[in-house]
Amino acid sequence: MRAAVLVDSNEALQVRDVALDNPGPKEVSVKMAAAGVCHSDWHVMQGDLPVPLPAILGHEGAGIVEQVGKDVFGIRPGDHVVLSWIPSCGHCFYCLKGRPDMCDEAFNIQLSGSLPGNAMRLHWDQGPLYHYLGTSCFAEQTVVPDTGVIPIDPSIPLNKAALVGCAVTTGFGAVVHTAQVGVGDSVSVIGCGGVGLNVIQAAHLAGADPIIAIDANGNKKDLAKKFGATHFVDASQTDDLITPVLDLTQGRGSDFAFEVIGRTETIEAAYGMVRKAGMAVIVGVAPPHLDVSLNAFSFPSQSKILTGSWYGQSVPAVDIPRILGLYQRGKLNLDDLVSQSYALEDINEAFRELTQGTVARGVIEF
Ligand code: CND
Ligand code: ZN
Repeated sequence: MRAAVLVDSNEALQVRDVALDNPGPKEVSVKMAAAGVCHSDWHVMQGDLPVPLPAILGHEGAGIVEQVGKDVFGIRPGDHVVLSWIPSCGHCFYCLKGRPDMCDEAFNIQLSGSLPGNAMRLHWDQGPLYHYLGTSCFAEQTVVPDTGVIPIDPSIPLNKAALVGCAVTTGFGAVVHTAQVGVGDSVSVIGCGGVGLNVIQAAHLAGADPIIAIDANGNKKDLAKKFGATHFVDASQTDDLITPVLDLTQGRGSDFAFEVIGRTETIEAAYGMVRKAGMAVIVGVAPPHLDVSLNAFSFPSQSKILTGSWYGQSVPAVDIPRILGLYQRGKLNLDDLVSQSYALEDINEAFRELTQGTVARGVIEF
C-alpha cells in the first residue's frame, strides 16, 4: 500500500510502498477514505514535537473497517469509522477518573510510536517504521487499536467525518467540556485555522457573544465570520492583541480566551486578554522546550484560570457521534471546513498550503 512517510524532521514527506500486518487480537484494520491535514503533523515535520521516526503521520481520519482481530467486539468489517488519536485504555488512573484524554497508555503509545503492547504493524525495506498517535492515517490502510475506532452513521460523507477525528472534536470540546462557555459569555479566539474555526463555531453554538476572532492572516476574516465570529482582529496589523479585546468587553477582558496556535507570545496574550476570574484555555501545541512568562502577582489578585485542553477533553466514543449528529441536523458546519482536497501524492502541497493559511482544512482523499 502507499503511505506518506516522514523519514526525518525538516524533510518532505515521502509517498512510498510500505507493508502492513493483519490486525492483532484487539486491533482493527481500516481502509482510509480521507485524512485531514492538521498543524500537529506539521509540528512533527518541523522537529518541534519529538516522536519516533521514520513514521507514517496523519491522525485525523475516517474510513471503512476491513478486518477485525479475534478479540474485537462491536466493530465489524464494513463499518464506517472515525479514528481517535487517544485510544484510551479504560483502566488507568485517568480513564477510571473519567479523564480518558489523559490516558497513560495513550501517552505511552504516542511516545513509543507503537500500538498497545508495543505492537508494530508497519514495515518497509529501510528498518523500523513507526506508528504515529496510534493512527498513521496518511496511508491507504492502517491498523489501529479497537479503542481508537468510533463507528459512525454510514450516510455521513467520510471526508467531512475525518475532520471530527481531530480539529472539530478538539475545538468543540475545548468550548463545551473544558471552558463550559455559556449563553452571552464573551470569547476571544487566537488562531483561526482548522481547530480555531471549530472553537469559534462551538462558542457560537453555545450562545457566546461577542466572539472575537484573532489571526495574523487577514484572509481568515471571512471564514471566522462564517463560523460565528462577531469581530475580527488582524494580528498582522498590531502587536497588541489585548487592547482590541478590552475595547470590545467594556474594558474588562473576555470571559474566555482560547489560544489555538501554539506560540508563547499568543499564550501570554490569551492570559492577558481574559477578565479577572475568567479562563484562558491553551489548545495550541508549543514545542516542549518553551516556557511562558506570566506575572506572579496576577495569580491571586486576578484569580484567572489558566488551563489546557487536549483533544477537547472529549470522550471520543460519546463526542464524535454527538458532533456528527449536530452536523446532520444542520447545527455544525463541516461542509465549509473542507476547503481543499488533495491526492496522497500531493501531500507536501497540502502542508505548504496549511502553513500559508490559505485553507480552512485540507483533506487527503484516497
Ligand atoms: P492551522 O495552521 O490550520 O491554523 C493556525 C492559524 O494560526 C492560522 O490561521 C494562522 O494564520 C494563525 N497564526 C499563526 N501565527 C499567528 C500569530 N502569531 N498570530 C495570530 N495568528 C497566527 O493550525 P490548526 O488549526 O491545525 O492547529 C492549531 C494549533 O492547534 C496547532 O498548534 C496544533 O498543533 C494544535 C492542536 C492541538 C490539539 C489539542 O488536542 N490540543 C489538537 N490538534 C491540534
Ligand atoms: Zn490534530
